[in-house]
Amino acid sequence: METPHIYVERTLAIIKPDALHKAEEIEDIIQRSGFAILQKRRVHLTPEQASDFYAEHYGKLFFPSLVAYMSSGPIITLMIAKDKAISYWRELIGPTNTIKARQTHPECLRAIYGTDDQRNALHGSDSFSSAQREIRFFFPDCIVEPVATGQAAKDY
Ligand code: RTP
Ligand code: MG
Repeated sequence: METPHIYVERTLAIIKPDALHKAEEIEDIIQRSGFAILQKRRVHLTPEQASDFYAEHYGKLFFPSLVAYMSSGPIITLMIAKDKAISYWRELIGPTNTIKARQTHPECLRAIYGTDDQRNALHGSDSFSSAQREIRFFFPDCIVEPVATGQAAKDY
């Protein structure tokens, strides 16, 4: 008899440069929230790599400062897994803007660890296709099965 495969949804989390000094604490929260950390890498992106990662925002007003921020220091990239990982991780990190997050979702991780309206401590893939692309970007040797268990990520 063939061994059955159990697929668990995976997503990409990034601890951004402004939160790197809190990485251990954040990884602890990730695990206590029920995620398994399957892969982890510490990298310092070049501006070219940061532009490539955030290519969907090319041309927007904030793009140059986003690239400068994401290449300003080391980051930690994590492939994490859990049922409905994509939407659950987005919910846990909260709204994009740290300042607004502190007003509306004070318990979310960006409200706690973020710095300002751009430096928001954490990244999370926003859809299954983004998760596939972003996991491949940092972990090219990992096979990402085309199975999603959750719904679309929450939009704030
Ligand atoms: P992320 O991709 O990093 O998880 O963030 P997100 O989906 O919540 O937000 P997104 O719209 O994808 O923006 C990517 C990152 O760009 C910076 N940003 N700055 N100043 C601004 O108006 C602005 N808007 C976005 C943030 O660092 C955001 O996480
Ligand atoms: Mg995004």
